[in-house]
Amino acid sequence: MSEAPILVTGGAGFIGSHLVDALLAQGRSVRVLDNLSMGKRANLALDNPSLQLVEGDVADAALVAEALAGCQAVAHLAAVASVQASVDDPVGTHQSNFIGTLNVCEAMRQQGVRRVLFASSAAVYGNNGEGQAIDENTPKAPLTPYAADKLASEHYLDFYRRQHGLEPAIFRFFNVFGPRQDPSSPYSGVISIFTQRAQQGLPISVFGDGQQTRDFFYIADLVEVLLQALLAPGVVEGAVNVGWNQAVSLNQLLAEIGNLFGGLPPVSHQTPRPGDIRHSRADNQRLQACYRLPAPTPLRDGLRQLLGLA
Ligand code: NAD
Ligand code: UD2
Repeated sequence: MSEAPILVTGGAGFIGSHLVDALLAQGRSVRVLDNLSMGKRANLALDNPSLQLVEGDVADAALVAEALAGCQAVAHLAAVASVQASVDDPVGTHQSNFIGTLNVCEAMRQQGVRRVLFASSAAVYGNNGEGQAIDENTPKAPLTPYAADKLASEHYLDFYRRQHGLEPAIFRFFNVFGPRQDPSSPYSGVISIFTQRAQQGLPISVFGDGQQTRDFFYIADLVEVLLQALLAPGVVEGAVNVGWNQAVSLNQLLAEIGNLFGGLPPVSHQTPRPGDIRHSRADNQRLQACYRLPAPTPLRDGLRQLLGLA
């Protein structure tokens, strides 16, 4: 009797498709629910009989219930990951970024599925903790509908834990990068944009002086953590930051990219993005205490993998 599948919402996307690959490599069966609004079929090994793609919207409660039927656990990654899109269309993105989570919780309650991995974001901290390592007790200050939907989702998952026995594993990702991160939007992850433009010899725009810092986390390292959270016997209560507690400035990032290409296309400095956070770095003591972490993939190695130079 084959093992019950694991449902990965958003599984055709950047992070989701790498998690799907890892689950398949472990011999697991996987069901993906994705509306392909950003995700791509090409990100999935659809010729693998252990993988099933259900194309549809997590805002559709009946479809979520159908996709969940017979599954043993859920990795809930589906969301409109663009902060700007939530500012432009708070009602539309709310359907994906909050109602989707509520539909997953409700379907799990009705079907007795307990383990759910949830992708929250450093965005829930807003500007709080700016300049120091941000820990999970840092006061929350969601500045955008994207951040508010992530924080609300966390609270609903905790309600379903207390009231209905769900086992949520909640992660606040800082800045994840790697192959398949889509650079197509001006609001895509900065590493996906900078590397694509360097590869194509196109000018690079830095919003600000380039001294702003981020805590970059390579996708392969993240997947090792997500697999533990999804499959381990116990679940860690409360949210866990995902970062290396390492601040890398955009100027340092550009220097690394320049080293790989033997130079850079023209770099211009534009006005800073409104609401941009200057320094973001994760206090990751809880992550270290609760999960077996790989040695961090150095930024240069991650860039080489991303660029197919490794
Ligand atoms: P992504 O856009 O590549 O993946 C999101 C996936 O969800 C896509 O495949 C998209 O098609 C799908 N999706 C969107 N709306 C949907 C809907 N209504 N119904 C079904 N599918 C839908 O982005 P990602 O970077 O892989 O993000 C995955 C998760 O991690 C998201 O929840 C995002 O908010 C979160 N996150 C990512 C980062 C990061 O640095 N990449 C940081 C913090 C949080
Ligand atoms: C946002 C979210 C984070 C995550 C991430 C996804 C917040 C607080 N954080 O992080 O949770 O969802 O998006 O990638 O909402 N930049 C440039 N030039 C460019 C592109 C970006 O200078 O062409 C700058 C940008 O102004 C910012 C930094 O690079 O200072 C990082 O931007 P990002 O969009 O990669 O991610 P970030 O940190 O805003």
